[in-house]
Amino acid sequence: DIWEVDPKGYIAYCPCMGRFGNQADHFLGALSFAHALNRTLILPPWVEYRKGEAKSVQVPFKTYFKVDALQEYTKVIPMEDFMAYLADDLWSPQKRVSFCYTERTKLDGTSTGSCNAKEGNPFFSFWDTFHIDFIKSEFYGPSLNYDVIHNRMDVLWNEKYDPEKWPVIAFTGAPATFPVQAENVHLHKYLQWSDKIDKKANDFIKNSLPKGAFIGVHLRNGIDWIRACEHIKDVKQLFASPQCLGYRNEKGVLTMDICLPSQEIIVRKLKRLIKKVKEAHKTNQIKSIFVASDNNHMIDYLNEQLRRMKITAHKLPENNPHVDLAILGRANYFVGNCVSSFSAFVKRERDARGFPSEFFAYPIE
Ligand code: GFB
Repeated sequence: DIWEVDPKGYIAYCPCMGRFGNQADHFLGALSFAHALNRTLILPPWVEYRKGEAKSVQVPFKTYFKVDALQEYTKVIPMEDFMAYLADDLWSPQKRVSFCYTERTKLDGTSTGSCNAKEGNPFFSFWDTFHIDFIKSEFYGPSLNYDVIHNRMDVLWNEKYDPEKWPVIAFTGAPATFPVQAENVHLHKYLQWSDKIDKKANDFIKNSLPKGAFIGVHLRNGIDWIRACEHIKDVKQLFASPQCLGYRNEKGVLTMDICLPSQEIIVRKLKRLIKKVKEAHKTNQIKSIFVASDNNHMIDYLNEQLRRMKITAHKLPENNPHVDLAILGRANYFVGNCVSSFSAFVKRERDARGFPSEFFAYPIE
């Protein structure tokens, strides 16, 4: 690829918080931020955590998503390309400054008046993937923040950091909120699966599911999730819950059933949906359920419960979160977990395509 230099400058950041769903929420905010400042967004690799490994693994952005589709919205460049073709001239090692709102202490609590951008995992492994070290830190708070939607911060950023003097603004974390701001949800339409993920999802639907309509289901039920759901007694919202409850709880209150639905709630929801579709459509009846899960897919239980309706439950033979997501995005119907940002990814993709989505235990029945 041949990349021209953007005279308006670049934004880089480490997707250093959470796993895929969290990083995707942050990505949409970062995309909107770069767009508002009229800088090119350097597409960071996705940060992944492998069992038993002390350091994160960085997966190039385009392994999962098409870069061209993002260019329709705003200027972007994969981080691998930026570092290979542009960084030597534009962002030489003596120019590498890390940006953070305020000082970050070291892991042991010592204050060094720095962003400590490479302190801890995945901070160190992320920047080290590209052999990036920072010579100093720049604190942008409290006069600046990244809310370009409510505060017209873009104007202030461009006044303070002239792209000629500051060609790259490299953030210690994402210049974005979690969960994604309501105004940025629609940007999901520019996130399009790579051909490789597309093909895997389509092949599975064609070769491994019975012919006919299917419901995609996301069951978030691993031990980390069970622990996280304990917090609902102290908070009004958790993780992605604004996607069903509304950002100001205008559409409901958080319950344990929404966070961690029981087997009974799950089956009841699915049976109701199957019946609803049966009454509404004489053709294209639901023939199967596709289950994605981080832990327990409940395949045997679902098969037993749905046998009389002649509906079977299926899952991928291997653990592949991105193919799970792509299949859920294409299902005829979807039932997800309102609190999970993994489900939120699916909901946004389906909204962009005009496909319906529902959540377990919401609204309360
Ligand atoms: O995506 P994520 O941020 O969503 O993190 P939540 C959950 C991770 O668990 C995913 C795996 O990135 C996957 O690696 N996972 C979850 C799944 N559901 C599935 C699935 O259906 N199929 C497969 N193959 N993998 C939050 C975290 O998770 O959980 C928070 O992001 C926090 O930071 C909290 O740790 C407890 O929003 O569901």
